[in-house]
Amino acid sequence: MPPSSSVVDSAPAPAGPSASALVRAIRGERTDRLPVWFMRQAGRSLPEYRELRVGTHMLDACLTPELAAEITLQPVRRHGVDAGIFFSDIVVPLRLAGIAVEIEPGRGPVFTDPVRTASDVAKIVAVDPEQVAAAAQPIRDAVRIVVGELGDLPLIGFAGAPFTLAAYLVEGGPSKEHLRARAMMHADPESWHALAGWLARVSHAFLRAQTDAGASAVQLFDSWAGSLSVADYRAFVAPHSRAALAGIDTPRIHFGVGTAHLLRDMRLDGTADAVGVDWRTPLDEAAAVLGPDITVQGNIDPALLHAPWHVVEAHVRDVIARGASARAHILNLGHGVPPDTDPDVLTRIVALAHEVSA
Ligand code: 1CP
Repeated sequence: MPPSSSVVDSAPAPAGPSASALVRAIRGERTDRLPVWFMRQAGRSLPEYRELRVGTHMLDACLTPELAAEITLQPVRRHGVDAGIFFSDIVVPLRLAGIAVEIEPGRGPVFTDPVRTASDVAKIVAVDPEQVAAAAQPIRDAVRIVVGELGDLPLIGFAGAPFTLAAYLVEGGPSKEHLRARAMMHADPESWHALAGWLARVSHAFLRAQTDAGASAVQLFDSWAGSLSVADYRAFVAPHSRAALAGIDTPRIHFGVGTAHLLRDMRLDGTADAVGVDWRTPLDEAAAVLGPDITVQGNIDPALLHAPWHVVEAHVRDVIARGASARAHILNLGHGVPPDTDPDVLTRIVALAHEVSA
């Protein structure tokens, strides 16, 4: 042993998910491997998923630990991505809070009792968000199984942002413009803030269950935030999204669709470490707006997954080149994998990203 060389110098590089390319990139390090994963990488694009899901309702699958764990691992094995994203849904914590919700195949989350009036809001916010933590044992069990299997690869936990959850809850199901939720902000701001504050605590408890059980990073999905004006985003939404993420002690990604006008605000004053960008804004432009203190994630156009490979390849190379102007980049799609995607295209994108960055 060399006489006085420090033990730290000669110690092997730290392993485990916290030293993974994904976690380091979210924290702002440029790694020699460009990390890549796909939103909605688990699910209907995979034949092995469709086979496993036969006869099981979506939310029952989410709450059966062995099944949720296996579905989470399927795309990791198949594609060689740099992270798993926990198989669940943004409405799972609402189900855990005792709210009647189902996921209708081909449609999405549907609530038996939409939350539209001041008294509807008063009723729902009377439910203690701690109830979610108490009921989240199947989530913690599933995460533990996944983390055990992933070894050095990180698992990303996730939750829905308060606005995107409210867009479903107030409407009662999927909608295009989320008019009822946006109307509530102005018509009854007190009820809106009570509801959004409660949703923030519910999503926070869901994130906490996942990180307590070993998830190495989290992503907050505000998929429908793009429908908001900047003024409404600042006044009615950002403080609640910040509250959902505050105090989560893993690196944090914040994602929305159609949010070019909101990117700076989506940093949530430093609460987010990375911002997900959809396919409409080139990453070099996004990075210029976001500034040097944040990592960008994205932004392959999901529509191009159906194009011939040479078109996909040129697009992915362009995305990677533009991402180089940010402090760090995580390669992903600009939104989720469309259900009819040929999974082999995703596998080829992963190989290309790793080859380009090697
Ligand atoms: O039967 C089925 O297979 C149902 C389809 C499905 C799946 C596979 C739904 C219904 N949810 C999910 C899983 C899911 N949902 C994941 C899994 C992990 C992964 O990414 O691999 C995640 C992260 C979500 C999160 C989610 N659910 C979001 C945010 C992400 C996004 O795509 O913007 C949203 C908006 C939902 C609501 C939802 N759940 C399901 C559907 C079809 C929808 C969208 C409905 C709509 O268009 O409004």
